[in-house]
Amino acid sequence: MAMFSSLSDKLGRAFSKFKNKGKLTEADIKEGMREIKLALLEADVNFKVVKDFVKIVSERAVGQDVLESLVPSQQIIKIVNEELVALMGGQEERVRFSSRPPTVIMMVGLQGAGKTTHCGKLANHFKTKFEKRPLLVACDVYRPAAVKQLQVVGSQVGVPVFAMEDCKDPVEIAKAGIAHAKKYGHDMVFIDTAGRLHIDEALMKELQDIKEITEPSEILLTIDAMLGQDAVNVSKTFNDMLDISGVILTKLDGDTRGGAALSVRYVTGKPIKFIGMGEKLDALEPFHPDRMASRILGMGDMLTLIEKAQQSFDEKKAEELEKKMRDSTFTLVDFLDQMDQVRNMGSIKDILGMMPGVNSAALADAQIDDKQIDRVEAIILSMTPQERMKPQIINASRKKRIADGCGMKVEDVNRLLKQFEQSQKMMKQLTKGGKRFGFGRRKKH
Ligand SMILES: Nc1nc2c(ncn2[C@@H]2O[C@H](COP(=O)(O)OP(=O)(O)OP(=O)(O)O)[C@@H](O)[C@H]2O)c(=O)[nH]1
Ligand SMILES: [Mg+2]
Repeated sequence: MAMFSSLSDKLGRAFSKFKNKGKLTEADIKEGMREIKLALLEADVNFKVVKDFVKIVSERAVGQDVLESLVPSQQIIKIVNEELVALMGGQEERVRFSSRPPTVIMMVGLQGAGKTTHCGKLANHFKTKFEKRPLLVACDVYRPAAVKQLQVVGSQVGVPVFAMEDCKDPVEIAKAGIAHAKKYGHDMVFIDTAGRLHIDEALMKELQDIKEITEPSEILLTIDAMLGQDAVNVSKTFNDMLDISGVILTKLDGDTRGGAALSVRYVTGKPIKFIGMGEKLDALEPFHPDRMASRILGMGDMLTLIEKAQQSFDEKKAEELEKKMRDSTFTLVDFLDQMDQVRNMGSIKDILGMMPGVNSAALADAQIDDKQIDRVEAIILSMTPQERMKPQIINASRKKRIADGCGMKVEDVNRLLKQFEQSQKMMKQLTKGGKRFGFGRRKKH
């Protein structure tokens, strides 16, 4: 099941309200925004977040210059997408490394949130991708078998665990763990702390003491995404008491509604840094607000689509095209060729249909469709070879002839020429400064 599928469907339905409208009136926007608001509230997004979000999107939608290339529903999707990205912090936030190793990362959170598991996932992540030498430190002295669990996790990812089985003082263990790391050349230390069913004073005091003695570079709060509205209260309290540096949102592989992902940043001002996508120790992803937004919008992961499109481009053609671009001889004939390649990608809708969370409303709205390609093709085919090679000679009377020849309007011809000019410009930019035009040139491994 796709992540946040219920929210995606409801947003999709809200967007479809904007369809087939020439220009958006304030009343249209109000009605559509009411649906977006309900969709977010039902997904357990904090009501203050929803209120602010809807206000910003409405203001932008009303004040928006009508972009010729987008129909109203696409304009709203664009704004909602941008604001979702902003709501989740805009950019990917990475872990800070200490200038004086070891970098200490303290894991905190309620019972069962995923601290111990994510100690293992993070250690594995930094060991394999950043060539770090992590150490796990077992500071949960309360739950029976907590130390054993961390040792199992550590052995699964090949990372050593520091434990003091006879010591009942987590602060002592943390201190000794860091000394051990320094002595044995570990440049990262993950401190696994105890959880509680509810936030209580004793837990917070203990965590504050550990923080004081270890001076962590990061205090990462693990939050179970299933918590819904409660995630907001939990993260607020932990942040108030400990001044956390980031959040790991866990169990996003389950049937969660999305509220936590959209509320945490707003409520705490602290970024989500990672997401947990399963029980296995490689089920960890750095958090990308833009990718998450496109998942939430149910348009699948656009990056995947682009990648697929790139792969299906014929490599040889792309190289010829690249040469033409460099020599500035890209013509409408090449443009026509390119259209053909896009078609060769297979039915674009089939590709979209395979992607998670794509709903039929959004699909019907998809901008590239085979019919549109047919129209572009018809116009170019209605030109003389000379016109195709040198579009600048196409004057008003030629435009009329071309339009009549393919049963379309002069506006359609104009739109195509404009589109062509834009892609020419874009390609020039792509090839400028020695940068090579990259479509289809991805190396096969
Ligand atoms: N599906 C799924 N399960 C997860 C994820 N992260 C952790 N779990 C599971 O959640 C349960 C609790 O994880 P722990 O890592 O033990 O949680 P904890 O915060 O250390 O719990 P305490 O030490 O009791 O406070 C385990 O069964 C994990 O396998 C995740 O991203 N997805
Ligand atoms: Mg634990």
